[in-house]
Amino acid sequence: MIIKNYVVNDMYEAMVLIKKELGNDAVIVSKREVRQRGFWGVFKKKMIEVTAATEVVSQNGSGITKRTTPSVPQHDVIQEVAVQQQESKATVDLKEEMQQIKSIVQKLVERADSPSGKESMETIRQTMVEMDFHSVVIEDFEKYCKEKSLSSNDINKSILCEFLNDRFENNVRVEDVGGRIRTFIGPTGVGKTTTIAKLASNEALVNQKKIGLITIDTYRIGAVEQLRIYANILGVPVKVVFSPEDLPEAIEQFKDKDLIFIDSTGRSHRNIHQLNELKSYLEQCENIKIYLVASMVTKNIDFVRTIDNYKKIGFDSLILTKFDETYSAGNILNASYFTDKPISYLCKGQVVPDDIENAKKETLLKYIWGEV
Ligand SMILES: Nc1nc2c(ncn2[C@@H]2O[C@H](COP(=O)(O)OP(=O)(O)OP(=O)(O)O)[C@@H](O)[C@H]2O)c(=O)[nH]1
Ligand SMILES: [Mg+2]
Repeated sequence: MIIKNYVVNDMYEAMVLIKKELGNDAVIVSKREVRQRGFWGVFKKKMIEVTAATEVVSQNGSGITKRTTPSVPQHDVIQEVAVQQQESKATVDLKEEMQQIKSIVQKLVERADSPSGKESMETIRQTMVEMDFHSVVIEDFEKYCKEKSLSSNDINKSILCEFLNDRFENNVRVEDVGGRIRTFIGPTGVGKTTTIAKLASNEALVNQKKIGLITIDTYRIGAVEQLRIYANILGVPVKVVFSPEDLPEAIEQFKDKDLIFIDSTGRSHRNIHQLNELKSYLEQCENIKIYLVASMVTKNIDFVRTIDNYKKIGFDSLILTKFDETYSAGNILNASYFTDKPISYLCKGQVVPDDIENAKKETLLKYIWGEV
C-alpha cells in the first residue's frame, strides 16, 4: 500500500499527479483545504491537500508503506498539468467551434435548399416594395406565380420581368387624348402649371397654334402671376375666373383659339370638399378634356388614392411628372390597376418646354426596367 499526500491548487491537478505517480488504480483517501504561508499572513493562498493510496508498488519500486509528506508538484509535472489543462480547454474550445461550424453549415445547406438561397418570393417581394409597387400589384405577382405553378425555387428576377412585361403589355395604356379645351387637375405642387407652360409653348411655337390660357386658381398667392409670366413669354392671353359660373363665358371669349388650357388649384385627394368645389367648375364646361397630373415621387399608397379620389371628379387621362426625381417607377404600373385611363405625357424636369414627352410604352418600360 502506498499512501501519498498532494498539496495542489485543484482536484484536476491532484488527479493528474496521482495518476502519474500512483497509477490508475489509486484511490483518494481524503481531501481537505489548507492555507499556504503568505506575506504577513495577508496573501495566504487556499490549496487542497489530497491523500491518495494504491495497492500497487510504485514505479521506483521503493515499496513505501507510510504516509508520505505532501508532494509538491515537480516543475515538469506542473508543466504537464498546465499543458493538459490547456489541452483540455483547447478541446472544449474546439468542440464549441465544431458545433458552431456544424450549425453554420446546416444553415447554409438549408438556405441552398430553400428559395432564399436563390431569389425567393421574399427577395422579389422586397425588390417590388423598393420599386414602390402597390400591394395590389405584388399580390397579383404572387397570383401570377401560382397560376404558372412556379415553385418558390423558380421565382427570380426574370420571372418578375416576365410578369411586368405581361401586365405592362395588357394593362398600361398610352394615348394622347388631345382636346381643344384641356384642364389640368391634381394635388398641390405636382407640376400642373409647369406642364401647361410646356404644352402651350410647344403648341404655340412648334405647331403654331393659337392658344388661350385660363386659370381658376385664385386660391394660392402667386398662382395667377405664375401663369401670366409664361403667357407673357409666349405672347398668349390669360383669363382669370373666380367662380364656376364665369368659366363658360371665359371659354366663349376664346372661341377664336385653337387650344384652351385651364389651370386649376392644387387639391389634396383627402379634401373631398375641395374636390367637389373643383368639380363644380368642370361641370360648367362641355367637351373638356381633363388631365389628372400626378407626381412619380408620390408614394404608391397616396398615388393610387389620388387616382381613386379624383375619379369622383372624373378625368380622361394621366400626366406623370417628376420622373427625373425618382428611381422607383412602380407608379406607372400602379396606375393601371386603379384606372383604365391612358397616360398621355410624362415630364422629366423643370425646363419649359423641353422636359415633357408623349408617353410611349418603350420609354415607360425603360423606367421600370431601370429598376429591375
Ligand atoms: N424635377 C421636376 N420638377 C418639376 C417637374 N414638373 C414641375 N416641376 C417643378 O415642381 C414645382 C411645382 O410646379 P408647379 O407647376 O407650380 O406645380 P402645380 O401643380 O401647379 O402646383 P400648385 O399650383 O401649387 O398646386 C416647380 O418647382 C416646378 O418647376 C418635373 O417633371 N420634374
Ligand atoms: Mg399651379
